Amino acid sequence: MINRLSLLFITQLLCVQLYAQVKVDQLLTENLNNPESVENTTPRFSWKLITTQANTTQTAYELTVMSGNKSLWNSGKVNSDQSIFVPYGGSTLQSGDKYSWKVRIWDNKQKASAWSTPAYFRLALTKADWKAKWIEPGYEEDSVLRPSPIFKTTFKAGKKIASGIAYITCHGVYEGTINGKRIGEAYLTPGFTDYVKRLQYQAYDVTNLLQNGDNNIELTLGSGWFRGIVGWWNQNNHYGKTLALLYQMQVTYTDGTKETLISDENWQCSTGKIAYAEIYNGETIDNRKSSTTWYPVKVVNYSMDNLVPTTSELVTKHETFKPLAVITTPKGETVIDFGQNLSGFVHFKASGKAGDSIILEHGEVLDKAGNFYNANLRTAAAKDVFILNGKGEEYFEPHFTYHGFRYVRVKGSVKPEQMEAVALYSDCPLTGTFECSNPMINQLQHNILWSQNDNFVDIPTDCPQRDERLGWTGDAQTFSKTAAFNRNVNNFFAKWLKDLAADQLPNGAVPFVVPNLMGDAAAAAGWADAATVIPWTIYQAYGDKKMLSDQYPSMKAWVEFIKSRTHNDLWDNGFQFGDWLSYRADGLTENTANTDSYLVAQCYYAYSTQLMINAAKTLGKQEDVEKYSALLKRIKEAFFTEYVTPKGRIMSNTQTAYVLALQFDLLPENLRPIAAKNLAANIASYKYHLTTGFLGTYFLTNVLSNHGYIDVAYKLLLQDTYPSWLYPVKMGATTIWERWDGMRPDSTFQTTDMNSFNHYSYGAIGEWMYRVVAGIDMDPSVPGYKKIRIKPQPGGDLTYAKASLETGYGKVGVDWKIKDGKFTMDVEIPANTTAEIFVPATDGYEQKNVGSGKYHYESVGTTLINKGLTVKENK
Ligand code: RAM
Repeated sequence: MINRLSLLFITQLLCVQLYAQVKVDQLLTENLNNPESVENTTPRFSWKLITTQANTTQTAYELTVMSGNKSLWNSGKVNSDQSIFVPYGGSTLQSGDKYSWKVRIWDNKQKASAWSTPAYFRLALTKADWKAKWIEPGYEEDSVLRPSPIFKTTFKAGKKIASGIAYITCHGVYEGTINGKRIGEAYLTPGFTDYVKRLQYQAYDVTNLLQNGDNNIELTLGSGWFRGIVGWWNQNNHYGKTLALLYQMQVTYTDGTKETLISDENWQCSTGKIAYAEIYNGETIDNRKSSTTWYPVKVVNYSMDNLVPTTSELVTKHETFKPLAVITTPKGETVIDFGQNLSGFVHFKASGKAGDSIILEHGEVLDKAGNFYNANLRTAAAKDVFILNGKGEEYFEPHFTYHGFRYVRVKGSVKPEQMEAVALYSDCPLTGTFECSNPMINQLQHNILWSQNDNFVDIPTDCPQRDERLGWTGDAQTFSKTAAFNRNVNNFFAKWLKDLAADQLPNGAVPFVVPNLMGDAAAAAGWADAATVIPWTIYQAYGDKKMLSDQYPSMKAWVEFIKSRTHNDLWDNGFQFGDWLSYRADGLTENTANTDSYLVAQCYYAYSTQLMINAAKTLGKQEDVEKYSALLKRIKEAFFTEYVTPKGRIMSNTQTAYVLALQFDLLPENLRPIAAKNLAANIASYKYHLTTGFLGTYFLTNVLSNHGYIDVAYKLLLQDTYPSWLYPVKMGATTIWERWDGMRPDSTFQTTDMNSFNHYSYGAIGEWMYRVVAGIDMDPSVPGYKKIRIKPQPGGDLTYAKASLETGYGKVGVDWKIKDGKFTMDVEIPANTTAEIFVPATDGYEQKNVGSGKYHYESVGTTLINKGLTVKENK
């Protein structure tokens, strides 16, 4: 589109501002706002410079950490522009203690800011700090329904309470109350990890829940991932058979004395209203039941060695949805359409007779006839049953389950109009927005974001609805960069990468799913590479070097594993998923990739080795840089010999083969244009449809835009017949589908077996939309958007695109428009960064190097003036 503008006159307008003092704000400790359980004993501090003043950078900072009123550490004035991940440098901090810190900065006009308002953090417990005992129900459990146990105790606060902190974890999932008030806002805690190796606990400030005198403490447990059914092979008790609680609460009185309450033999247990709860199958709540008989608890001596603090955002409630429609289906059933495929549950109020029940079943789509459909959930019943006690209005919401759904089949006497769906997902802050002139692309962006929301439930799951919901490594790696645009996923992935490293097999192989519930099933290309791809992606997006260095041994072990499987530097054996679920021209089963899976494996071997080199360079491991550089050269040669003809045709001759070879730089320079041309020709031969699967799709448009085929990339992006990104949008999708044709044009389903309508993998196009369509990119040599690159590549029939990204330094924004032959662009660059802005011009781009501020550009005129454009710049 832009080259149709026969213009060229670029104006750069910098909004002029009077000098305003810089404010330091948004203080984070280890990426979190006032965290209660910081694992890193030398916590890292980050802040943002808030100013309307253009061209602002930080030249120095002073940071002080306090314990109460006492200063523990003052950094002094440090001449540095570092404003993210500044490590604590004082004397040893005490586990369980709360600290405050504040910072002030000097800007590049040598003006000091005021001190920030203080932020807080509390250090996590050490193993030795745990005094609590594991307790299990002392009664005999109904071994079929396994109703939720309740544990209770009372705590007598003899003096005036200053503060209270509760540390909680369990075997299972828990919810708790103190004096009837909920402890925290999180769901499905302690989250999903391999509990044997890493069991997360949460720390809650419970000061406001406590009262002088008697305090009633109650915790209810569900089977969760610990002993519930997880995996399509329908197995439960993966980590144990019995639910157990660990609770420790420290109360500090106003006179400075402290008292600790622990779970021990003094607690009691019973069962209550939650008669049944399984993540896949749903929950049964019987409000007629109450805990009348209380039993002693059993104290059990489990090791505390696996306890780790929560360091990532917890799963919390988010958006709520009122029914879009209440449908009576052709079968005569009542079905609510909530308008959005989400993960979470339905909550509502109802009244009726004791014993009346309300049954909710969840599904993602209606079938061709318009009836309720849930066969694609396979064995997951996703059914919540609520039984009334008849005592007035009763409120229901499930506790220990979640469902992936848009439609709910309702049975029982309840007013469906009054029901509400609640989205439940990890509370990673929203960082990205994207919008353009094509409403279908906007719906695609919406669908990508929602598949991310729905599948980021403490771990990155493949899907939220069927009997699976596992941490599939391939899906996560391919989507990780898009995820990092939409939300801040630094801590989310840092946590999951620890899970991954913990589950890596002794030989370095990375399991298919993390937490690993699939035994030795491991080491597939594009899946196991999550070990290298995600650390590097997250490091680039956020500049978190500690995470990269923590993961380095895991990255290395993975690359070394591949190396151990190769013959003459070719990875040519073992099970591979290949380019999973790619389109097959012959219309046969789509479960088999049509790109040679060892070709794919060799490409990923090269990619992971390249990422090792990048990481080694970043961490100053020169020996490894050399070792892996030499290896990479051999990997590329082996690829070339085995898979490429001298004239640049690549074996399989598929889109994915060309895409991976070009993306991972596996071809000699002279063959790159030829391969790109072959790729473009291949796409044209499919009438501008993609044929890629999980691995090829992510890089498809990127390779095209990098190699001079931006027009082809836009044709693919804007394509709306199968297979394409917009085909599901046209079919009414509100999330990304697992298959390009999950639902066929005639509204029949491709299959029932493996047909999720909420799978983010194909949503990996999202990062290209932010980075290339809108133009928010970075100089890759400086991580975390310290050096921003703005380079939109307008195309197709788009007349505008605007996007923003909240980086560690603040908001980056781009807003471009094409109107009446004129290109305009507004750009926002946050303080303490610099940017290279590339303004589209008739003959390429005009580059501007700028500091922070708001800029306006216009490319106007009817004739090409010359390359040396007249630039107007107001300061
Ligand atoms: C399916 C999962 C996942 C994929 C694997 C290979 O079962 O849904 O998306 O990574 O297969």
